[in-house]
Amino acid sequence: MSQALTSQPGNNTPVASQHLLTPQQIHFFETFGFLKLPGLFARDIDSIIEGFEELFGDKDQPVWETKEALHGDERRIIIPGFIEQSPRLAPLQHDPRVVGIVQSLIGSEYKWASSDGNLFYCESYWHPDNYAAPLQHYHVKLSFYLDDLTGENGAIRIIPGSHFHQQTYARTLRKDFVDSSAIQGLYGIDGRDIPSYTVHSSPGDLVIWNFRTIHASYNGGERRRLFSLNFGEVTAGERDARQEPNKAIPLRSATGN
Ligand SMILES: O=C(O)CCC(=O)C(=O)O
Repeated sequence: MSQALTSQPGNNTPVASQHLLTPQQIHFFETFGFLKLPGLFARDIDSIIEGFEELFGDKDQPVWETKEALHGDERRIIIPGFIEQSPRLAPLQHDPRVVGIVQSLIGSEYKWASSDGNLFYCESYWHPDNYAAPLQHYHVKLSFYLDDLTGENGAIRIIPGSHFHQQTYARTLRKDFVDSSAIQGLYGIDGRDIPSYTVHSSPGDLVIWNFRTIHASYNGGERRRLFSLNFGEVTAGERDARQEPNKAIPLRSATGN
């Protein structure tokens, strides 16, 4: 994604507890920087895919077509403000499953930071999502990949723990990945062999990640479909201020926000 984020207050009405993440899911996310919820939107996936194809199939729909170094100078098509433009997809912003996740991870006070739709005819090299928001502004992304994806055809890869953005490890990776063609010279391996976790996904799964988490995708060149919903903390830096340096992340429940 490469759009400027707009933001507006989120839905602060508490959701039913069944929609909140479990302490274990929160702990997984906060420790590793991502989480997959298999099948969370399986029952809605036909309508979700129709909504996606309606927007990308609309000849009057403005799109951005890019060929950036981050994607090997290959084609990527983006529609910013994506779900906002689709009567079929817009209700996702306030869907209790979405609100439950966001309230679990960010707390009852959060901001909607827009959405983006993407068609990838390319790979994506290693990067955090710091183009649209500075890293100290905590954001989470809820991603709907609409194809069956494995490491062989473009599933998203994550470097667990790289979301601890102020630490030496994350700083080193961000510096070393600025130019993907330097990776071989620095590590003696291709970017695709950097140690990581590949998040296999099927349509209907939800993949959630921290904007700070370093991610990439390899081997995916043919019309991979993705749209994401983005949410952030209201005041940039609040979350970092709460994190005690050199202390382990505690197991916590969603209601403890
Ligand atoms: O799936 C991909 O190739 C990359 C997606 C990505 O980098 C993003 O949406 O921030």
